[in-house]
Amino acid sequence: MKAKWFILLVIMTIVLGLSGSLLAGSVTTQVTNNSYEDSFPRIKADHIVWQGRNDGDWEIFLYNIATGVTTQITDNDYDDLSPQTDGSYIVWQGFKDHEWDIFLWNGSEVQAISDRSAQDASPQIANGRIVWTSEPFGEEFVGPSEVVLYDVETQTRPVLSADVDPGNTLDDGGPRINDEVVIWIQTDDQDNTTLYMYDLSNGSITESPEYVWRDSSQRDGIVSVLSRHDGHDRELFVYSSNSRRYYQVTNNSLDDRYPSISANHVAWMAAGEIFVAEYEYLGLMSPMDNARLPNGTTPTFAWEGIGYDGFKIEFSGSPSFPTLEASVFPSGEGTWTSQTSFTPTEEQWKAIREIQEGNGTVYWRVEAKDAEGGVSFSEVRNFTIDEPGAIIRAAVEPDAKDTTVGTSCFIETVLSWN
Ligand SMILES: [Ca+2]
Ligand SMILES: [Ca+2]
Ligand SMILES: [Ca+2]
Ligand SMILES: [Ca+2]
Repeated sequence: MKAKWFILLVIMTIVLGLSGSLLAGSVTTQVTNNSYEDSFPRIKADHIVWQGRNDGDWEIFLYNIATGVTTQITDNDYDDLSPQTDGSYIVWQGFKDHEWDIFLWNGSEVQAISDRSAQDASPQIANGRIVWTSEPFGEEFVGPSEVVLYDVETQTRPVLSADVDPGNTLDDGGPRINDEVVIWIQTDDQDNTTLYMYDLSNGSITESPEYVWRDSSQRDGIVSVLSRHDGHDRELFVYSSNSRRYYQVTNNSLDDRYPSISANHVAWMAAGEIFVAEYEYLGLMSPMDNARLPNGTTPTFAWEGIGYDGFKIEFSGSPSFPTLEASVFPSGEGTWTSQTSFTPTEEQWKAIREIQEGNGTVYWRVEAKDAEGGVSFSEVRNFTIDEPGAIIRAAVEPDAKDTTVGTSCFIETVLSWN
């Protein structure tokens, strides 16, 4: 079976104008400040890695966000390029002895992890496992290329593509890895391509008709980071795929490029230096603003918060949330939940309905607390609860004895069939 396959990288196509609001809680740190070029940062957890052209050739650097310490990982006279990190290890390609090899920094020392007569390049790492493209050469041949996997823990180094190309007559390359799989592309001499997927849990290889690769250094879970021209220079935006909102991270006269994101940190390059911003993000998910909620079922309120460790949800009859009139869950000063959703109990939902009965509309927002104790509020949304009792009142005249018409007790009884 020969067919053209494409790896579908998830690329954000910006059709909208980028009118994201500036992130209120964003703090930027300049990581480097020197006379040479620093570029292509990658960030994962507390590690930012990049390449800097110090003393005439490229070297690998590490900045630890937690400690604020910068470490020069390599110091030699050949090029070290394309560093990647999984938050624990660093891998890159180095042109040692005029041959590209893959190098690993294991937290204390550097070691070469490719050992063949081959050009080894373009390493990718996830969770202590590294893949790269290896192009074997001898006195009379070069290539075709193969895909190699290295496991830091077991120190094994299988050639993954050997199973589907035992004589190595086809080009296998462009591997990517996440916690579950490795994928790569095999190309024959007619330029037909096949996409292979290696399952890291059981070692099986399957030909994959299509695979949407969502992992990239510009994306972490629901958030991704983009560099876009604002008419003067490039600025960075964080996009939430949940709320479909853009938040602007930079607003300066520098060309901000090559961003990478991990949790609530964005690292990037501008003017030959490396920067990192810590940002906070708080957005409401559901229900939508102006929602009409059915009375008979309790809804779930959901939000997203990055850079926060505690939340409260607040309901009020007024968008200004006067303290005495607001219902707050969890209640009690200093009580927060780490959950990012809230489904009221029957009793709590009754209290929220009573807000509507007094005001016609219920406003809600989320209060969030970060690790330093700083507090932020989300936008305010509102909803109304459908009151079938009103319809029933119109259709059925209550008899004179039933003076509880219109109370929540009556409505619940009527709605038991709903
Ligand atoms: Ca520099
Ligand atoms: Ca070097
Ligand atoms: Ca091959
Ligand atoms: Ca800029």
